[in-house]
Amino acid sequence: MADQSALVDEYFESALSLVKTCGNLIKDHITGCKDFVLKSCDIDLVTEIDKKVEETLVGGLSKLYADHKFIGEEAVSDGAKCELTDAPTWVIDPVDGTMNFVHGFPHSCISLGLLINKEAVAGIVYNPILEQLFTAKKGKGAFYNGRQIHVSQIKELSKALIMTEAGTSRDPERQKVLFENFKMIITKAHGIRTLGSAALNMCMVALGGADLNFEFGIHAWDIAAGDIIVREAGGVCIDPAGGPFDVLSRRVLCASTEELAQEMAKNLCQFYPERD
Ligand code: LIP
Repeated sequence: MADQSALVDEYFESALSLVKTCGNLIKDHITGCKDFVLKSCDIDLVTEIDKKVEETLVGGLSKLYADHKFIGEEAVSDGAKCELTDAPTWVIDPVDGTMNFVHGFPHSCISLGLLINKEAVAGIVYNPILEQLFTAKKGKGAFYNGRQIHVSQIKELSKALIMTEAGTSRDPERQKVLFENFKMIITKAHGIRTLGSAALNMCMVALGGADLNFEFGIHAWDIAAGDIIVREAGGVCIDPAGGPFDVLSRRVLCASTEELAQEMAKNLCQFYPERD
């Protein structure tokens, strides 16, 4: 275990340096009009910056660690397989919150999770526009700009601030579930917040600023880093129906406490997207 911890420290530092470099790319292009291409529908966008950031991260890490594997949003979008093995695997969203980036709404981030033997061992979520850096390593706590952070102690839905997203899908079935859940939250919880980035939503839970985040339809690259950051901040990450979290299921629920997570799971109208 000590060997793995030292290795993870090295991998983390290499990744953090590359993330900071790529952060400048996002920061330098946040204002002004941006060209984009449509992916799965008219609200699922990708820009040249998304691609450039992913190429830089994958190129830099594979040069350092030839045996490491990658699951990158844009590579998968271009046809690469989304395959998680026991090898050290970097799960990358180069610009999480691409719609925000296109509009110049300053809540976009680079999300980078590292899994070894299919277990998250490190996570980095970096919003370079607002200089927000969330990090975690297995067993070593979660940090916001170098300060250790902890989830809230909220155990009841009636006292919780809930984060979720409308998502980038026009699927009528999924929208029906969305409206049902919005209605339930507005009726039962303290309030609802949406930042436009799953990774940043999860980090708000880790920070203790929100108490729960859930979403259906996201992908592994949106949530791999947020999962370990929330858990290292003392929170929980489960399947939205109450079972164990599965990074490839395209479903996530993270919360400050198990009690709140399970109460929400009982109240949610469920949606089951096709897996990654
Ligand atoms: C986004 C997620 C967000 C989700 C959007 C989109 P992207 O990631 O962070 O939570 O609601 O549909 O998937 O596409 O900006 O990397």
